[in-house]
Amino acid sequence: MKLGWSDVTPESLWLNRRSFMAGAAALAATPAFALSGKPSALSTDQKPNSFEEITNYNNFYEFGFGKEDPARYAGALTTDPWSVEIGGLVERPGSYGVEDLAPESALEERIYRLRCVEAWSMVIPWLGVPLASVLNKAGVQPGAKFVAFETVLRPDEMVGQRSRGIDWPYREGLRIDEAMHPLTILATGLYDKPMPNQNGAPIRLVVPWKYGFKSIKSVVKITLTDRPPQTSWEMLQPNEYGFYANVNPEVDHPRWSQATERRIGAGLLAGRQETLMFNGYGDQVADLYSGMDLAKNY
Ligand SMILES: Nc1nc2c(c(=O)[nH]1)N[C@H]1C(S)=C(S)[C@@H](COP(=O)(O)O)O[C@H]1N2
Ligand SMILES: [Mo]
Repeated sequence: MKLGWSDVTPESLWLNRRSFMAGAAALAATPAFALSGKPSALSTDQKPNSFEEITNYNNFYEFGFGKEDPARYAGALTTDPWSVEIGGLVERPGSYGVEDLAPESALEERIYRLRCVEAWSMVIPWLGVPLASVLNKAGVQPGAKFVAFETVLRPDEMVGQRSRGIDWPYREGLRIDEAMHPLTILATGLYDKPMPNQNGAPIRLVVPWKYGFKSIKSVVKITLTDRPPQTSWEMLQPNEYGFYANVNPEVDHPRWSQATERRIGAGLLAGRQETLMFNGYGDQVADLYSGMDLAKNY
């Protein structure tokens, strides 16, 4: 089927998306309708990376290990309809639609630094809602101490899930106070567009003071628990990737330094920049870890 631009109105996109799947890769790369988010005092005033950089240099191992694999293959993921199963220690367990969890009218713009554990970084203008608002919809029971997240398991659409290495689905977790922190969001878009597939459509976690791997993409399951959940990278390499994974220039990865980082798009002459404790969000989050040995709890 061939599409003209006039076919790609918001309504026709919405109504016919299922029948457009052949063209899904193209649509995912250039979402056709604009969203807007309320500006937030929690945004950085640093210059965001370009849409091209943000959508062509990704980690999303469900689509391969190369940085360009997600841009190439993530168009195959069907993201509509989509629902998120919220369960465990909540008052109202059940299946929630993305539109219920992150209604367009509630979207905020959050321009955050993203620091990958591999020592590169970007600045990304997300659109999303506080995770706390989502958890409050489900009603957090007093016994809940942790939140576990799972990415969709769909090997027919996610080429990387057909190979071993990671015990799919990708899993992540937060302590409840980290999950309820105002900086922690579930994002459904970036640059005023619906979330591109390669960035974790239709809904992904963003925790800006932690290494990027905590910010799990394409979430289908959120479970409140009373014990620490298993997380994919800890399961894989517990001596290299811990549960907390707070950005920390003083605690090196066993195989490289975490003291500096390379800002994507800065150019070869720009040089590396210093990595900041908690990725520069220490004023807001350091209290969460007072009294903890962050070299032990990495
Ligand atoms: N499901 C899933 N989520 C994931 C990953 C992944 O491989 N699978 N990679 C993580 C890593 S290592 C990083 S750095 C960020 C990258 O997010 P971005 O591609 O939107 O910049 O996503 C994180 N979330
Ligand atoms: Mo990462």
